[in-house]
Amino acid sequence: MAEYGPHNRTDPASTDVSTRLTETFHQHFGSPDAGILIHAPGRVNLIGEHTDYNGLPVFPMAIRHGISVVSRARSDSIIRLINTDPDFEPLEFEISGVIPPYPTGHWGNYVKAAAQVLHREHGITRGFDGVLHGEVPAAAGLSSSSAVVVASGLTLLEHGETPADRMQLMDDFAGAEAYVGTRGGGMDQAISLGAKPGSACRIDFAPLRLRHVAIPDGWTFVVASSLVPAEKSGARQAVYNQRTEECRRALKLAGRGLVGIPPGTYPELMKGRSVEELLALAERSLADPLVRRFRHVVTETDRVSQAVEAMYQDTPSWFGRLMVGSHESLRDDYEVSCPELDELVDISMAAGAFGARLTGAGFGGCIVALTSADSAAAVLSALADSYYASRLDQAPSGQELFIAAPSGGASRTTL
Ligand code: NG1
Repeated sequence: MAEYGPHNRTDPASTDVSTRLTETFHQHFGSPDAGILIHAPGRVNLIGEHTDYNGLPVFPMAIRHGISVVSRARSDSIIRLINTDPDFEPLEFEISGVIPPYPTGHWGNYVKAAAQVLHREHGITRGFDGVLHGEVPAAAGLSSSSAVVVASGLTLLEHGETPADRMQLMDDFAGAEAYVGTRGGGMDQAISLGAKPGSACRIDFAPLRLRHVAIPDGWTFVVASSLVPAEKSGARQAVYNQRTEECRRALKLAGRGLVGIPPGTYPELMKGRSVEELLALAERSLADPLVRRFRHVVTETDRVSQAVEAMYQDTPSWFGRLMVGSHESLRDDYEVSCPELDELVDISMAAGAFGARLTGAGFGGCIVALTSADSAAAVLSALADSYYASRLDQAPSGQELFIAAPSGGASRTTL
């Protein structure tokens, strides 16, 4: 059986989760003999936002919060999956190459996405009975949906006894999400499968490459939810897809402003050209808003390279300045922030963070702030007092405000 990396979840919560999942499984399906537990982590993207679907690099890290699935193989092609959150109804469907989707926004579509792609690409036909538990706050921009795809996909591969190359799976699962209608990139699936404990990871695309960078001692990443849901479907999906389309148009029009054969991809366009040259090209060939979308993509890519260097050199003040630059660019040029995210960034900065920015697609969800080990407490309490006190009846829970522990990639445990 394939192993999916070190099982990094040694905190007390993981034992609770495993016990809870096993009990729920027992209630619904009988004893989970020879069952397995697959855990796929969510992620916080440190910098490199709205670059992955343009084939440009990102710099995320996996977090302890994730999706766990306990399961037992069936002898047929049926998947029956219970969600421990009663708001999400149980699933039952058959694996095939063309699986009819649930209505838009249904959580089961992420499981169907994994099943359909694995049937097509790896011949998977064997179903399972399982229970899924999500610790990633839903609709928070921390990639809960991709963690569902990865966790249910790895469960299918285990029961199908089909070993698969992890890099290939990153591509397969990224493609799978087209099933739910998002024209996204490959960051979330790659980090969920490929993360290393204690490290962030620079991910490049086409071809996919992962470079792990150890997070220096004392660098503390605080994640704070705006409490504004960043829903994956509906209006937010439409704006997300609109941005991907704007980037495509900007590339085409900017390419026409060059002598010779126009480049077909952003990496081709940017190769050997400085940020200044690219911005001058944009000024000549693009009108608003495409000129601003293009400027975000180009400057954000440069910030990713600098941020990797800043982490190697253990210079958090430099990394923090890049985060603030990223947030401003996402707010003003890419127009994916909202007042609540801006407020969280301002509070974090005033309380002494090196930098802060929205993380994930935006339109709600979370921010990430970089602090020193010493100033983390001040930033956490400033956020609790200035943001959450007036919005929540009680102190924020570990779902809304937490220090992100850089975690390992998806793992498997025999129960
Ligand atoms: P979230 O925040 O999880 O919706 C989305 C995309 C990423 C990336 C970011 C923006 C998916 C599954 N996720 O993430 O690939 O484009 O937005 O940087 O499409």
